[in-house]
Amino acid sequence: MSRNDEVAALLEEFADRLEATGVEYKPTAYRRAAENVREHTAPIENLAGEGEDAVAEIDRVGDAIASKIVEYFETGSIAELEDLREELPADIEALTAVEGVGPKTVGSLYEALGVTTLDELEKAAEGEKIREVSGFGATTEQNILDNIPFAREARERTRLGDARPVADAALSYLADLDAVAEAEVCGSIRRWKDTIGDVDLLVASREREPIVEAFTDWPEADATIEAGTGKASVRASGTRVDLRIVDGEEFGSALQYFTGSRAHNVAVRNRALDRDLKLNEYGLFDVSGVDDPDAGQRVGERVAGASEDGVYEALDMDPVPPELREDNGEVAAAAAGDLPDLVETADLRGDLHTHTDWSDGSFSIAEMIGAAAERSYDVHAVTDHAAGPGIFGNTGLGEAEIAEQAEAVDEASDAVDADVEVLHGIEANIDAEGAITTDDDTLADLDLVVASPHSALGQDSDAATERLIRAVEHPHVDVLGHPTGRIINSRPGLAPDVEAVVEAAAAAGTAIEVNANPARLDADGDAVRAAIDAGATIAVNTDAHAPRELDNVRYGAHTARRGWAEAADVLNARSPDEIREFLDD
Ligand code: DGT
Ligand code: CA
Ligand code: CA
Ligand code: ZN
Repeated sequence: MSRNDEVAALLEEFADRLEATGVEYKPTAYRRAAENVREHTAPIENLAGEGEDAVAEIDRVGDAIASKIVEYFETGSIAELEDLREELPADIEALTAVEGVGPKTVGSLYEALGVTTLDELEKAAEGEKIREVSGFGATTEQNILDNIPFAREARERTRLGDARPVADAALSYLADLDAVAEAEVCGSIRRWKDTIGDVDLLVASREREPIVEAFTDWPEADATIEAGTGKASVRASGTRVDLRIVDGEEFGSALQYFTGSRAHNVAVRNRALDRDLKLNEYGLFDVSGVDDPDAGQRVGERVAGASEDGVYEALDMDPVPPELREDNGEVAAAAAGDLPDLVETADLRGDLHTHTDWSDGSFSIAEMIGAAAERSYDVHAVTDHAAGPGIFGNTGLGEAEIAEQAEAVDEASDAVDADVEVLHGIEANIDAEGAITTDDDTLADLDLVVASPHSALGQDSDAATERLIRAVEHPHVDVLGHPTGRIINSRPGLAPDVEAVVEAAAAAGTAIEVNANPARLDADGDAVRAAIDAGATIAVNTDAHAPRELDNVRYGAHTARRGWAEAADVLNARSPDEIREFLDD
């Protein structure tokens, strides 16, 4: 964790604690400051070393906050924050992770019941104590109780988008070491699961000690958890990173083993057993002539192990892409030569869901088109928020503004003068009943309509199913955006009958979005697979609010791969003409 992140987290805690004690306005100022400290490119510790004025140069950081940041670097703590912690000794970060529990709730429940931890919150809810507190009722109490398990799990698992950059950085650091022959990420990171327990890395080398030493000295590691002879673990950016070191001839079998999933490994190992072969992390061994195959790890004749593909091939299977290794039929498909030819990030020819400063984006239409051109995209859709339920204040565009924007998009598209086909669309809102809250005539004039749920995300499953079916059947809707509205580790979102929704989408010719924002990854791999099985089309979109967010596309592509998607299933892997044809139908 950079020190900017560390200070931002402190300021956010400050904001929460101020809010919990009933202070108004100030919390918002602290949160804005936190956001800007986190995004600031210069290291905060350098600015703090130069003094308050240098810190106050950061956007939205006023003198008062700047002086607290300097105090933190000079003394190791902030006196006022320490006072607040004493006044309200609750684990505010853990408690506010429960959906429906904000800082004010934490303050009230501490005052009335002395609740300071998740366990205490759960006990109070189970004991029906919360409903007795003024301002709370039985429904709120039940909601809190229902949401505690989700919050607990969220605190244990890291979002893919937070863990993957850590894994990439560790991998490139290790791969550059002289002693390292081969290096690869494994575990759930390599399978691109949407949340990660820990990061796993594998290295092939004969020299173990210098690698363990270099790994624990990795500048981005905040602490060493353990350092053994063939393995080591560190903590970086709040995530555990495990490293294992093996010999080159065992690298492939170790990679296969440590990539998992456990269920996939069991299925593959059983296939080996059927062939008188023994598979473990040390290799694939022929044990047909061996009396006791369980006598040791390396019993029998080694038939594979140096390369992972070699392990699968020796088992008469095609190599299985890591994203498919969840024991969902991939072993049988690999044995039959029936694995899908999965879509790749490089197959995607443009983004069909992006925002500009016309709604809540931070960049102009021209800047976003320029960013698409820089990526050599062939197509780019501008889809700002339409006004409607769940869209903050006047962030969203009304019908008149949408018409106005059409001209601005044309102008920007001409001005950028790049070989990008620019589509003018909108991200319309699906209300709780499934109606689209922008006029039909306006929708009809647009190249593309992405329709997304932004409100009533806690509604029951039947209502959610009906709502989304009605939306995908709307004649002007082309893409169902982030179908559940979930925010990973923060809110579960809608829980519709996925099969029913994707069948309706397939029949209506509406594409299902895989929103590539790593906080969303919505639809997820399972829903993508259901959509493809139903014959629906997928769209992999970043929902970018800034040029750099177009880079998130890889998270969407790998999520689509987890759903067994081929390029032919993906709308934006097609040419601009083919995309237009899909949109016109
Ligand atoms: P995570 O970290 O919870 O997101 O999930 P994974 O899949 O990365 O699991 P992890 O880190 O516990 O172990 C990495 C891989 O190593 C796992 O996918 C399969 C393999 N593995 C580890 N321990 C065992 C084991 O006891 N049995 C089997 N069959 N495989 C194991
Ligand atoms: Ca792991
Ligand atoms: Ca691990
Ligand atoms: Zn949206």
